[in-house]
Amino acid sequence: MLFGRKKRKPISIPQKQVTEWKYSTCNYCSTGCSIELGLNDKGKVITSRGHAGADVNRGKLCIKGLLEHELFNSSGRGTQPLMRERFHEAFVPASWDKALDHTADKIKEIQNQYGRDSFAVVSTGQLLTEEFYTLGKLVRGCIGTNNYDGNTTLCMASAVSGYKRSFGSDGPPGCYDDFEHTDCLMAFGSNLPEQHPIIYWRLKEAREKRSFPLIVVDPRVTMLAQFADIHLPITPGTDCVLINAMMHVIFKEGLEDRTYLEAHTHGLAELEELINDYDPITAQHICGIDEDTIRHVARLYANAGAAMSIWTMGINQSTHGSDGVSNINNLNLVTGNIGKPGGTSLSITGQCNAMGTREWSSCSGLPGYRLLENPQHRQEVADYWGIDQAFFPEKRGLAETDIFPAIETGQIKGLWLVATNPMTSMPNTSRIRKTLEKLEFLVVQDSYQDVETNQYAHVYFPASVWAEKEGCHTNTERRVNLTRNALPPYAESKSDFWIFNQLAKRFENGHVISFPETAEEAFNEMRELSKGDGRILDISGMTYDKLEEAKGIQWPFREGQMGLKGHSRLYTDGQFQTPDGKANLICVDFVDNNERPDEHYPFWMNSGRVVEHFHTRTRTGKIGNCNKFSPTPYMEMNPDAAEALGIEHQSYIRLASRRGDAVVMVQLTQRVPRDMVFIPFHFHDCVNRLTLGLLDPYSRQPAFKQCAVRVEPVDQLEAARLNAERRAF
Ligand SMILES: Nc1nc2c(c(=O)[nH]1)N[C@H]1C(S)=C(S)[C@@H](COP(=O)(O)OP(=O)(O)OC[C@H]3O[C@@H](n4cnc5c(=O)[nH]c(N)nc54)[C@H](O)[C@@H]3O)O[C@H]1N2
Ligand SMILES: Nc1nc2c(c(=O)[nH]1)N[C@H]1C(S)=C(S)[C@@H](COP(=O)(O)OP(=O)(O)OC[C@H]3O[C@@H](n4cnc5c(=O)[nH]c(N)nc54)[C@H](O)[C@@H]3O)O[C@H]1N2
Ligand code: SF4
Ligand SMILES: [Mo]
Repeated sequence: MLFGRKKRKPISIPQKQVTEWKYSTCNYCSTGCSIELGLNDKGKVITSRGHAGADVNRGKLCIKGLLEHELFNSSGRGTQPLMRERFHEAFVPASWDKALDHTADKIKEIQNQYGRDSFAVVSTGQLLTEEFYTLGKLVRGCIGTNNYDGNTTLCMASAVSGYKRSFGSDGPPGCYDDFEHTDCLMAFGSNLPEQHPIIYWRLKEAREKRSFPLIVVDPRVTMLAQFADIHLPITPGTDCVLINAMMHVIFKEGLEDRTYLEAHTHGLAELEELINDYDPITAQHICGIDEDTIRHVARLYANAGAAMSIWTMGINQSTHGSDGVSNINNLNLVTGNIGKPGGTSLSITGQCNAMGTREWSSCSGLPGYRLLENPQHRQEVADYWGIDQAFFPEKRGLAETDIFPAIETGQIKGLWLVATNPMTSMPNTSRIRKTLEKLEFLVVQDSYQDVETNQYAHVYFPASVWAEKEGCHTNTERRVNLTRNALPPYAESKSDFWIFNQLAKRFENGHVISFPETAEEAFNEMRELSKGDGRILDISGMTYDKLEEAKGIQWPFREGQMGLKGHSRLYTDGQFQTPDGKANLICVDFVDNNERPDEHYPFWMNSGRVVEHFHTRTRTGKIGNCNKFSPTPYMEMNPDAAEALGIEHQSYIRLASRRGDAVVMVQLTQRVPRDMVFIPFHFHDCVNRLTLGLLDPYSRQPAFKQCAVRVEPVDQLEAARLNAERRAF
């Protein structure tokens, strides 16, 4: 007899009345899962499912992807353009024509008065690639400001910079299939099960078929660390020292791949000399990993038939971000692990289309990985767009993290924010608030009207979300995948593509450069621009239909190439994108420049993410089943540290840094060491009130994960009230 269920009816899930499935790619993380959106007979999207035939996710989706269709009608969506003279006045609804005319006029007025670069544009990694390409045309070709960047400076800039320094070009050389071939995997500052659940699933599948060591380098015992064979709880910001010490052991014991190094790299003698100083005995006192473990891991990595490294924000978001990436590349060059199955240096990308913006948005250069600094590249693009090449600057302008200080000093007077929310995502948000208040003109283009940054805007453009539009994403493994337009824009919102096109018409060059009417035509322009001898970023063989049929194709995929499979790996022939084809070994010396805990601020403050939320919660904060599991700003704290301070589990505390303070709930856990607290960064007026965000000298990326804080008591009732207000978001 079934206990307690005698009279119950069996559970049945009602069949959803889907009449059509539309093909799409997930618009949250960079894994690049293929999603099918189910529409009913009224054209309403009522469900989503993973596409079983897609190589990336093979039918699987994580919680965010499964609920992504709920976005279309979620609260807070922007319904119509809004305008006002001053930011503390009430917004007034406006027609699209009026809002666009006014914006174009203000941009021109500011540029005429203060110079072309006094108007800045900051975009994102979350638009479709055709939109990025069009925005690049508009900003580089029509508006003509050089202070144009994206939130990728908070995210992938160090990976880009590190790849360029090592290999002469951006572009992750590996793929998910490498998990199937590797004999040793080292993960630096990357928590796959929460942040890239489906990449993690691919890794887990591979390890279930064939055992190989997984080494996780992270100061926290993350979910990935819990599944690791070896966890290295590194002292924050010191990964470079660990890698140097590993290379020290490798060279001392003759485990390096000298044949590969001599044939394919520059700078071997200099590197050997530098790492001579990084013996594990000295290194252990800096990086916190004991000398025997360093030796053990170095031997394991170098002796593996094929070894690979992956990393994410634990490396990129550091004052040594670019160096950290180059040093991981060094380790893989030294052991001959680039471009071979299971042997690679694979940066795990963040946002769904952070790759697309790197490739095509012209933020830090020109389309197709072209450089502003290269006269031939400027000429090629100017010719293709039909403008004078003198219109382009000869080197890139300010990065996002330098744009805000330039507003502070009055160098920049106007700003256009496209799909990014710096009031919550930038370090030291009190400073950001003051800079936004100082602007003569701020335009916010976002799908959500209640995005915090909009409090300071003069014009608000309501944008459509993801499958209300059509176009491509590129994922972590260079796979270009398609989103079909599943439904019309919400209310009077418009696609970012349409908004860019309309604004272009209001600038002189907008009548010279052609701006295609459809995303597919823009894609065809990108294909043309990607053709060329030796260009690795070649998508000329792709079409929308082929992308849908293949469920995504990896670049390079050249015109005339047969079949539907692109290239899984780059640099398989040991030829890099440098003038003589050799990779650069980069000498990385450790500089101890972080704000460290001291007697006044005794804890490291680390920050990151949880699985249910995406970034500043403008989207997942509105989705019941995402928000429900993680509704409260909380802080992981070690129970021993809490006991010493008399702090209880689930009580509220006030955290203070030299920049500001924040109230959070305490979650006691051994995940963090005694001298560290960890806070998910998703909540407004929370972790980024405290962060310092020292910048990496090459990538200008902030060290979000390293600063010092102290813990103070707070009135519990007052804190609970504050929390309840936040939850009502
Ligand atoms: N659910 C969810 N998934 C996401 C996102 C999201 O918001 N929510 N965002 C996407 C984006 S844009 C990004 S960039 C990725 C980020 O993906 P991840 O980088 O995997 O996520 P984080 O939690 O930011 O940071 C990862 C780890 O870095 C560790 N870390 C801190 N300091 C150091 C250090 O000095 N050295 C090392 N080795 N590790 C350190 C932290 O303890 C943390 O566990 O996630 C993507 N996926
Ligand atoms: N302390 C701390 N801070 C961090 C990090 C950390 O680890 N710790 N991580 C950093 C990283 S890696 C990142 S990537 C950044 C992310 O920081 P942000 O980019 O500022 O955060 P998002 O919430 O993703 O902002 C994207 C905005 O785009 C809007 N949007 C979504 N789709 C569309 C669309 O199709 N069109 C338009 N126009 N708008 C759209 C969303 O509503 C949202 O407001 O945060 C950074 N900040
Ligand atoms: S793993 Fe990333 S791409 Fe896949 S469903 Fe989840 S959020 Fe979307
Ligand atoms: Mo990111």
